[in-house]
Amino acid sequence: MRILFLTHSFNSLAQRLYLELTARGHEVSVEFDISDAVTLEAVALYRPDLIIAPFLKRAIPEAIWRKQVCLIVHPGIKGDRGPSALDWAILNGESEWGVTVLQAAAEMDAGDIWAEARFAMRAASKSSLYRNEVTEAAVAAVLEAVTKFESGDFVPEPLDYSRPDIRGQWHPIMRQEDRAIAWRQDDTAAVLRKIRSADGFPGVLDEVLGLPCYLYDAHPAEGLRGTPGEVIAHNNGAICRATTNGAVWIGHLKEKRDGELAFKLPAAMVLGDRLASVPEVADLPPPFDKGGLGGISQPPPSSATNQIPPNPPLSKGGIASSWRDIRYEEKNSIGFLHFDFYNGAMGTQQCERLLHAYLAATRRDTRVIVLAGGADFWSNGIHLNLIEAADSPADASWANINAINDLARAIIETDNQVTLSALCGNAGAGGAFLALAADRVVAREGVVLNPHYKAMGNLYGSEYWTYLLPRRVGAERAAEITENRLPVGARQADKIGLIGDCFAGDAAAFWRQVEEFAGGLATDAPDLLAEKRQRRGHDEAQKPLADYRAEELANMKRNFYGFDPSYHVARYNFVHKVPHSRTPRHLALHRKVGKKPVS
Ligand code: THG
Repeated sequence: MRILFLTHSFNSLAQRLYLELTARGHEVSVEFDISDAVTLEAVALYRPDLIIAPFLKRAIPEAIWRKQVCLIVHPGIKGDRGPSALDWAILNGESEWGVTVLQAAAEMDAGDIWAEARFAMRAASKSSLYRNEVTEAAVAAVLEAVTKFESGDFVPEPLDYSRPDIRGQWHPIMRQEDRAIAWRQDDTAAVLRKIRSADGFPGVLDEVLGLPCYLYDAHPAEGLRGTPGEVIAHNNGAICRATTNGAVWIGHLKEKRDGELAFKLPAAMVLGDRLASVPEVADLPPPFDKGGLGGISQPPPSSATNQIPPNPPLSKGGIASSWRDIRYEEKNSIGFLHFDFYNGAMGTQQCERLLHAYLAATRRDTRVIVLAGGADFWSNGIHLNLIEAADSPADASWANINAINDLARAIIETDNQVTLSALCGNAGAGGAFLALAADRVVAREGVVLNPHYKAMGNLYGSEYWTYLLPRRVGAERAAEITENRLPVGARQADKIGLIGDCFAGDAAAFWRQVEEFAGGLATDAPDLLAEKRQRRGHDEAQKPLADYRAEELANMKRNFYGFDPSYHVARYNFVHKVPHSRTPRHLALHRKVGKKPVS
């Protein structure tokens, strides 16, 4: 079929559905919701068999839905309606939720129901639920609806609230008052629920140390107590605020400004001097406290040797910051390095901290290092928000790309362990290439990769991609992948050799399979390491890694400092969420030259 996506943006769900449908032989063209006139034009140009709205905030014009079936992907159970579906489900503490595919009609979300898929709720942010449970349910429901549509004789079910299986209801758009935190009354669970219901957008409006701002990226903080609402500590950019029965870490803030100039940044950066009197809690010292488990997110002091302190001292006052972005654990001679950075963005310091943690891991007596990334993202490369906030974005870009390159080089040059990138979450841009620095790459089946930079203002890219990509997929396919700017699904990535394997199931099933796979690598480690040393030596003799880096960075220098400001403009638009003014040509098949509208 010819399927047209009408969508606010090509977000992760739209990308995943695009991949699932094209993999089943459908042709998918995309049009962003710019205006009714543009939407009408897109439909006239493409003449789709079916219209799907994976992520649409505005009404589809009547002139379209009267004439043909338009399927809306709604992140709620049957009968649920309104623009804040998932927000309400989280705030109300629903234990089970779902995704409904319904037909567009005059009344918003009140059209006939084509399919529904359910899932158990998890204590996680809205965007985490969206990227995992909602996405998997949406894929199932959309594929079911598409099959029903193709059958030609399916009659969708009208929304009838008298039916017992229709348990949802209309919910209005959620306002800030609906989720405002009452610090003197709310316990940790309530605070987390409120912040999570609004994370990544719009955030919970609050005041921190006198500064009005939106809160994001909340985690429980064990072992810390204080006067409810008070900022009692900070660590690696995150702040810790006491609740009535504990405390929470808040990683990111967005200042509330009247102009549209503010964007999300690490909390400590937004607060600046306001934090002067707030104590910084040290991480538990590096690395591997408590028999191989624990935090290793702090670079060792300059005097540090390769040795691991046998009996690490406790941090200040014995305070343990329970949540860490970088964690390391060992199981049966396999080291797992987790790096869970907000939105997968890795700033210069995060790259440096991760490099230190990685190097510490390489000094352990292990056979395999698993680069586990984070729960929702493996990595998305350099940190565009931090770069945007810098006095010199060009200098900050340069520092960041060099820091991530240092990390990539350390992974490529590791010769004492077999390295495995295990992607439970998506990876994009530099993050996708960083994954390829490991000897082996595996991904969860639902993972979407975006191994290209071009969409960010024609950025050339680095992370040794000119070495890493062609050696996996060949020069021709490498050019295709980087030029096309399209997402690549894990299955497809496996088929073309971009990755080595992909595993079905949810996160838990994925990690079981990763452990088994890594166990196999551990068994074969002596042979694999001999092969790796030989290959690396051969590659280095052919063309030194330093040359790949120098060539890439020469291009990047032009992107950062040169005459053409495209990268700076694209980054500004990305960071400030400037609405799209048109659909990129590579997605809008119907706007390729030569297409004429049919009336
Ligand atoms: N029919 C048609 N078009 C649609 C839907 C539909 N487009 C997408 C839409 N469903 C998705 N669901 C909703 C439901 C409610 C609202 C928006 C999308 C809504 N919006 C407020 C408004 O338009 O005034 C404003 C909300 C806001 O400010 O974000 O209530 O079923 N044809």
